[in-house]
Amino acid sequence: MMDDLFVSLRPRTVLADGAAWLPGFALPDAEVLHQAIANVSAAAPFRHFRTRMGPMSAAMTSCGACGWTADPAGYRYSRTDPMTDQPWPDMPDALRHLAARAAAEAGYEAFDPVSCLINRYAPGAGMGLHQDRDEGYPEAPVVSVSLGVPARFSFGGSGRSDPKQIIDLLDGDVVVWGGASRFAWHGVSPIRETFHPQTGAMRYNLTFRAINAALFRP
Ligand code: MD3
Ligand code: FE
Repeated sequence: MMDDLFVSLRPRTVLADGAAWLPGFALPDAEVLHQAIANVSAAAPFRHFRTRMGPMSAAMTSCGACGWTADPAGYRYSRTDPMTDQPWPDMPDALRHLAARAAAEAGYEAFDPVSCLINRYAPGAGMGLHQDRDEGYPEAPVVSVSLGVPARFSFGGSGRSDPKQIIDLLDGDVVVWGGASRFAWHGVSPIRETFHPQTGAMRYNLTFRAINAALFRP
């Protein structure tokens, strides 16, 4: 009831050309999402990838036909989890459908994600300004689902120093990033220490992606 009230106070917004913010869109699926995160991370544990910049403060795992990995040599999508050498856990159908429904609401029909990257942020964790351009599928959007404690999110344009908008992503918020916004620079400020009944102090973000199969490597 309270959730419905707040959702109605945060209307759907076109943030930029191709980018749609759907506040609370994932709330009806929250239980399914939390169960999926528990199941995926039991098989493919959250880990902090080490990049040239040092260890990432967000812990990550993936599900689907490929998952995102990073090491000091660079970033890529792999068919297997380098931690276990096993294929990534399957993407649950309920999550695939949630992402496709959100994409359709934003005008992207027939979105068929092959990978879901799951980020977990503890208090103080964040993500520096970056672009997502390892997918080789520029015509497909990225669908982002936020769960748990809020995050202050900044995004700009396709140039690193383009002016930024700042929005607070709350539990259940979905953002669809496609078209002219697909290569927007974006980042997450360090998470404040607050509490959410389902996640404690944590924030989770799931990003659903279509990826060119020619780019995944074993
Ligand atoms: C804009 N995740 O995993 S979601 C990421 O909150 C990532 O964990 C953030 O950036 C997070 O790469 C932000 C919002 C998001 C995701 C992908 C995008 C915004 C995007 C791709 C293109 C443009
Ligand atoms: Fe990103």
